[in-house]
Amino acid sequence: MKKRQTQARVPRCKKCGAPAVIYMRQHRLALCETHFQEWFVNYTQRTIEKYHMFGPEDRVLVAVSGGKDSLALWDVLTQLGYRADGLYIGLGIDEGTQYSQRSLEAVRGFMAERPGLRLYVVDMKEAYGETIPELARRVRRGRGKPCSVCGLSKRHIMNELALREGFDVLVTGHNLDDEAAVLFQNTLRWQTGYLARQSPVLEATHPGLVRKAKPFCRFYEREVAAYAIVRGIEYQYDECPFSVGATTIYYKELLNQLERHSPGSKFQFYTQFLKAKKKGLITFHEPEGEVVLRPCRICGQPTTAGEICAFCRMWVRPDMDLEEAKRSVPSLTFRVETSESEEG
Ligand code: Q46
Ligand code: ZN
Ligand code: ZN
Repeated sequence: MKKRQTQARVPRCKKCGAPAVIYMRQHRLALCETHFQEWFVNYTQRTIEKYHMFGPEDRVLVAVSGGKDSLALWDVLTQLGYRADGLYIGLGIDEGTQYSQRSLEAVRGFMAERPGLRLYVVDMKEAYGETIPELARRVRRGRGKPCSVCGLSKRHIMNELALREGFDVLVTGHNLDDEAAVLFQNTLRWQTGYLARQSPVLEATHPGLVRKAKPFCRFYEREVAAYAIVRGIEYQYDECPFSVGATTIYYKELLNQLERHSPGSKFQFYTQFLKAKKKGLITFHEPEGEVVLRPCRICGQPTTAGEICAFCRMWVRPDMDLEEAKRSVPSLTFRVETSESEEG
């Protein structure tokens, strides 16, 4: 009697009846290893099409950190036949864990098994003379944590490199858990500007901005992790040491509690928000009318922060004239590595 009950509970793949490796309640779908991989790749393509992210002719730049999300994304886009190159930014975060070095090793390990991939590498120390923690200490931004300097630098570098190298779109591995946590945070504070902009695809609203997309935004984190594992991707398991105590982690925990109590709620929360916005049932605006973007007088990237963007300001002193300021801001340098060779 007992035995029969146990057997009945083993989920079976909906396609072939083999033992399932995953059950996705929000889709009422259990799949075996083979069919889960197939489904995951097809569902990514459906998300790309649903939100008009990019087409087969577009050049795609994948921001890779060495973590499961970005490497799984690069893997899927390559399988789907997209022209997708990687961009890795060496932040120089060590803190006794060699976090950055091990992240780059994970990216290189991934590439070694996939010939023909191309990776742009920007090393903060080489390009700008300082690692992220050093830069954050010097400019004293972010109350002891380098995250604000890090986020600002990554956004700036990704945008500049994508435009300079002629990419049509920059993609990131943000998943549903990331997006739901950000949505939750923004809703709690009614951050109308952020709510207006939160979207799976961000159009280039200015010639100095690259289009951005998040093809994994409808996957739970556990689904991406399961995909990375069944594909044998050896990713960097550790989080950045500075992520400890981040508010988004706290919101993720809250949403996980909610999810345990009411499965599928994260998916509903995020996708219904997008649907309601699309239908015009809810609308959000920037608090003070339209945001005015002007090109930074040093790097040319659009900024709302006045004459000089927040990134360039990290190298500029108030007593400098424009010419001196221009000379003080280091310019972006990078190297290219390909799967066939150790160093590019
Ligand atoms: S912002 Fe902060 Fe992250 Fe940069 S310093 Fe680490 S935790 S990597 S997404
Ligand atoms: Zn199956
Ligand atoms: Zn600038």
